[in-house]
Amino acid sequence: MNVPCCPPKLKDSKIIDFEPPLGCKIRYRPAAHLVDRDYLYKFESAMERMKALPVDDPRNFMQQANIHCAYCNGAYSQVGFPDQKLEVHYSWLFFPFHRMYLYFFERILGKLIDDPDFAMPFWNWDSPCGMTMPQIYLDPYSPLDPLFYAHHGNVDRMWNIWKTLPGKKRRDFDENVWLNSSFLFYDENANMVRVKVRDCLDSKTLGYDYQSVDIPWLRSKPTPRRSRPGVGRGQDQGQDVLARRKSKYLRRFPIVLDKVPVRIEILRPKKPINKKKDDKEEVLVLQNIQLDRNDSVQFDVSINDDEDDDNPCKPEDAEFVGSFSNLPHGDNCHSEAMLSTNLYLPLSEALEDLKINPFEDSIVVTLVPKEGEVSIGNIKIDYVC
Ligand SMILES: [Cu+2]
Repeated sequence: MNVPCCPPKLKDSKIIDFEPPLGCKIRYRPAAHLVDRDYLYKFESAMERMKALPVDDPRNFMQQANIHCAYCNGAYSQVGFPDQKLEVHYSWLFFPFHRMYLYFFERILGKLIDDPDFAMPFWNWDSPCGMTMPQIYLDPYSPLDPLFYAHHGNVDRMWNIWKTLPGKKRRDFDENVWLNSSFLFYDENANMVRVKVRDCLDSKTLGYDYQSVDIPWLRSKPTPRRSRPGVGRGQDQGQDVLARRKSKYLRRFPIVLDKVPVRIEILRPKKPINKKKDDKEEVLVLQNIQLDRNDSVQFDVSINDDEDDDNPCKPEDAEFVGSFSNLPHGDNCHSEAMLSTNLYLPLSEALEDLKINPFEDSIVVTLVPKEGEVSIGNIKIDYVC
């Protein structure tokens, strides 16, 4: 098979079905910038031991990296879809796969220092106090180069927090095809374990949670930018002005976004009827986004902004609805250079904050390039459950 890495070889053919740990106390993963010396000593010893394991031990650090690599380069095919190579990134398998990948990595570290309660640090990048590189990864003598794991710890924490946000829309998928998807990992005893997505939806069932830290962004509420006279959505702005303004923004796809902001008018489909208001989320869908996966790419998206290109919308503005970014990975994960993907951005809250009439038939979308070049195949608005 033409793949740049292989998962560790299975010593015997036995695969154990995963069982969540029973009755264990919850381990709390600490924020990396808050850990003390004792913790750091434990973490460093565990990492050193993991790296010192025999190279053919599936728990060895490099073998663990291979496990991740094998899930994004076509080493596995998908049940029922033999032609479609399995790639856990850019897909709905992203959160469950990385959760369980970290789970076993952490269990192995704990086993190596004989501490079943050991919990990995997470990089608290969503809070100002954690936004710089945590000190424990800056020590040049530290064996803790895998900031990757701390980063993914916080991504996993975001999944937990997301489910607690108000509103009914933050639910996991309930499709069986997702719930029954499974991955293979090695556990702390080097046994191969099959884990299903349905086993990992609740981190507490897996015996861990995250240290409780302040989450400033939960309290922040975006506010609409003040419209400039004559251009923005002023109170006194008539429908004629709005219509004239929008008509400037008819464009053809694909849109190539590189240096200057692009505005485009997008029609809103008729709101589905016979559904309660809260059941459907209005979503902006950017389809067939194409870029070179080895490029640094970022662009921001806002709606009905005030057309001030020298001072584009920021996340604290209600008009700002999201960002797209791609970090060049420099890994050997993918053979093809082009990445093609979609971006879904929920709009309902922004529409409400901006007091946009639910029957307004279109909105103006602004794409603000920040870095790199990207092509966008289509933009539409959808309603999703
Ligand atoms: Cu990954």
